Amino acid sequence: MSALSLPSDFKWGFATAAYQIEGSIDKDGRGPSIWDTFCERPKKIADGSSGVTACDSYNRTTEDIALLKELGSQAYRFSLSWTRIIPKGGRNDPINQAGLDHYIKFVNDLLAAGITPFITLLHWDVPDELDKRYGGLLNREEFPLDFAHYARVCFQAMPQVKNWITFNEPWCSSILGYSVGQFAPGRTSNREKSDVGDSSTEPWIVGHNLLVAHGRAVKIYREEFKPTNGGEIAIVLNGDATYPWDPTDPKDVEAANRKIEFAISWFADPIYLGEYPASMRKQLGDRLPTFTDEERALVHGSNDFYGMNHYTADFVKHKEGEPAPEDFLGNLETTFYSKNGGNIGQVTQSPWLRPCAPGFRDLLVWLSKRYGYPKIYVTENGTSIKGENDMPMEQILEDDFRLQYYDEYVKAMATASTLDGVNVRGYFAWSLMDNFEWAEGYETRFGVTYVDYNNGQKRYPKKSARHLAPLFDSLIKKE
Ligand code: GBH
Repeated sequence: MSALSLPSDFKWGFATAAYQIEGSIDKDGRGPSIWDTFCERPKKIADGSSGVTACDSYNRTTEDIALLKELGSQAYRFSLSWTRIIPKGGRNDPINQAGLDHYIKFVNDLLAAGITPFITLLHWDVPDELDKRYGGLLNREEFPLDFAHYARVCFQAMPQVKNWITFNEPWCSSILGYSVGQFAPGRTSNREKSDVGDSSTEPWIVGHNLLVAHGRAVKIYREEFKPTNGGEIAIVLNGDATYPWDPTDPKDVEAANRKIEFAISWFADPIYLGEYPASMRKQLGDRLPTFTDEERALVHGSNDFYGMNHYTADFVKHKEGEPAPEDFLGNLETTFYSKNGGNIGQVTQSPWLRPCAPGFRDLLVWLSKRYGYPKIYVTENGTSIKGENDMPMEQILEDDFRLQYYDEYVKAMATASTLDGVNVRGYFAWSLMDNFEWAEGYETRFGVTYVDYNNGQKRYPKKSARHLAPLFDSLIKKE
């Protein structure tokens, strides 16, 4: 095997998100987000928990930075809580200087520790007031303008930050928030889960509005800040690798491709190619909004890099007949086993996640070919472990399963870089520490660091935490 390597300027680190780690939901004037209110609703979160305390990271920035340093993290991807900065969220609402100052100090402390900040502006915690005021993400005019204003406030306050991400995983905000109803604000056609929502139309509207809002923020950054600050901005997209259930059936081959189009190209095609994928238009008709000329101009060409969140792979089997109105996968089903008895990977604590490192390489190649070999930052990658939460702490700290996951995935990425011409330049492991895993609550752990929620959120690095620094050191080319 030829020697694997990563480019000499490659940066790696860990990732988190505000609502999952910060806690202190009322401190220093923070306003509520849709996740605060969603968690208060009965039966929405598996263990009935919320982000009220989480990892207490709002009060432990010094400790978290020390942890990052100890683990060798060169960069740190985290998100801002919009409602700490603008508690009501809107462009005519007051700015909360205390919230802004918290993040300015955090960024300066990171830089002083030699850690490059990568800031996500919105990782799902939309201001609750905007949801109530005009329907939040459903509003095609107001939401993009309010988001753009919030983005400008952040760009202005933190010119020392050179790496910006508009949205984390718009697929999740749209599909899980407005079709399945599993995430805030929990809208769906399923009346057992929600009194309101229309799964056949709302997710496609929300996805469109997120693209336009992203485009507006990017335009502001490029026109008002980039010329003086330098820096880059992009959106982060999630998506699994796919393999046909029956590789000899052209319909399964096509469906495997279509699954990626419905997950990733939904957003990446408008950004890189200027239009939604034909497969989506064909299935959704005018339920998928049409770009106005102004919107298209905002969205097309709006990524300075490709932000890639990636965890797993699926086998894909095509479906016959007309898709249901609430279908969001592309008229197909996903399976863990193939027709020939292939198994995608071992079980984890997350029903959707089975490790399959070769899929990482394959998806990196797929994306690179379709979008012209863009610069890629892997903004999330990681795994849970079956039963981890029920293990004694000594066993949790020996997380060989996670260590092996990272080892295989990072090497698959290095293979794509070395052999396939993929332009990958950064990597973030999800996550720096165990945290609030959304609808799964605290029962599912994704951290390389154990957080003891029963004893003052004390942090204990697991074995996997210490694997990444030497691994990357062996792969990144020396100048
Ligand atoms: C990331 O999303 C999130 O960005 C991060 O906040 C989170 O903690 C991390 O994953 C771990 O979950 O329920 O079958 O419909 C990962 C991508 C895409 C994974 C949607 C879960 C739901 C599949 N996510 N998927 S299903």
